[in-house]
Amino acid sequence: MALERTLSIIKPDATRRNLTGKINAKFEDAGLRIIAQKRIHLSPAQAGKFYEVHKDRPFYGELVEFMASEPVVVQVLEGENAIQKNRDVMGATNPANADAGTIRKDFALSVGENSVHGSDAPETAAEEIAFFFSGLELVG
Ligand code: DAT
Ligand code: MG
Repeated sequence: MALERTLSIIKPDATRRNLTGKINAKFEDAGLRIIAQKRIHLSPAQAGKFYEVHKDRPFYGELVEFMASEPVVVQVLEGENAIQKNRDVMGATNPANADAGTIRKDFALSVGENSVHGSDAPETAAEEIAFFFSGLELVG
């Protein structure tokens, strides 16, 4: 096991419904420490750049529009095996397939409006953290 950092985003469907605290409680209960956090409103260009890896997928336009529709909370989570642990706490992409007690099972509205983003590998975590935060903002 290794101490890792991962990038998390609380998406517009969740900030709109005032779920930031309930979602953060699930992270903290799982042993993930929030070492950086800020509320921002992404422009369509910023959301498009962040999700560029999905640019050829049929849902890309809808995804970018959604992510830029209202504020999000971007955060860095730190802990043992933080990348996989966060994915476990998030649950499956489609809430219909998510396990009981996961964020997406409890809060997601649909496969698109699914409340949270989490990095999927060490390389993407490093890139995604650098997309939103400077080193000075990470207070571990
Ligand atoms: P995850 O967010 O679980 O890493 P992903 O990387 O495959 O999932 O997709 C990124 C986001 O794109 C996902 O959180 C919601 C949206 N998305 C994925 N599949 C979709 C689909 N079939 N229809 C609509 N939106 C989708
Ligand atoms: Mg993904």
